[in-house]
Amino acid sequence: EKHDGDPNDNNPNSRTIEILQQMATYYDRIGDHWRTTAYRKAMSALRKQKQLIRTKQEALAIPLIGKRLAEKIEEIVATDRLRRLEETQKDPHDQVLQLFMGIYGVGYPTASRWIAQGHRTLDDLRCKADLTYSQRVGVDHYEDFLQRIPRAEVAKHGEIVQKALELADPETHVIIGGSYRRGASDSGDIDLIITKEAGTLEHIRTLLVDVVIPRLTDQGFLKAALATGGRAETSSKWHGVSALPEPGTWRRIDFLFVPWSELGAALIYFTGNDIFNRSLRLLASRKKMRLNQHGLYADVLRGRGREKVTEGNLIESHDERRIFGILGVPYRPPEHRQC
Ligand code: DCP
Ligand code: MG
Ligand code: MN
Repeated sequence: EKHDGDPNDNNPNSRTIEILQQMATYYDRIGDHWRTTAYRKAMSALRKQKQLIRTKQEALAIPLIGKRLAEKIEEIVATDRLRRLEETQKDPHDQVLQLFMGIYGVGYPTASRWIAQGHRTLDDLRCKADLTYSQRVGVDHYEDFLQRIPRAEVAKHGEIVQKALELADPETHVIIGGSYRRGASDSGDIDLIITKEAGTLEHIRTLLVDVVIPRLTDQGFLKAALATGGRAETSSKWHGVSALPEPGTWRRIDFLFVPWSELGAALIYFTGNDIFNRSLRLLASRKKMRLNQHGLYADVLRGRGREKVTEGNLIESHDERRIFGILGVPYRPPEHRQC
């Protein structure tokens, strides 16, 4: 999240957090959920400190920071580096893992299977691996998808979709979500919420899938369809690729089809960021509520592992601000939803 006005810039522990973040990313990549969570908790605890945490003892005094992490914090502050991180960066297995997991739709299981099969480069995959259509698009446009998308270009993609939608149905709306809505100067992809006053999911989906997406494909704006949702008829997402004639770079574009009644919950979900969403959902569950992309629900019974036992009753889904209000948190404008 370095691209949208890094909230750590003024924090005395920003350098420590930056390095811990890289370790967390590494552990997340190799599927070590336990360590990933431990690192994330330590980072958020450090973010709240007003002073530079210098020594193991100072670090240990902070709740949620254990012995091993405290030693790492001391090493980072003393040497401005972390040997454990440098080891992972030199590990050729991890480098290939990173390369392969950078392909659209490829997670740890697929990437490690390819490595076990002897593949080491994108060319290996291109020529020798058995790729799905989406994976092939991901490999062939690997460089394009790595490029950040300037804010003005994100807006242009949004306009093109909006114009095509208006022609098909003037009561529709397009809202650009994701990092763009948070005010980022560049984005990793283009996230579009598609909604319509009084429109149902089925109605909006059909409009897009049967009319607008084929048209935009014929016009040459949409280049490929990637994941288009699990059970196609009920899915609210469509992932694909779009490009402008200039610069012509292939961009990842995500549509989220949203019934008007669920707009507020969808806005929260699709604005993110993912860490902010996670903390809001955790807060809801602590208050015996449940928040997801469809709404905020009350009276949710949970078991000991916070797993839900009952669905609960919908209390709000259309109004973004009211969802914050009912959760008892002051409204946060999108620019302030980094974590
Ligand atoms: N999202 C989430 N949990 C995830 C993935 C996504 O809650 N695991 C939500 C929050 C994200 C939004 O969806 O902000 C859009 O997802 P993106 O992956 O497009 O992420 P961003 O738009 O935030 O960043 P980027 O600029 O990298 O696309
Ligand atoms: Mg995005
Ligand atoms: Mn996205």
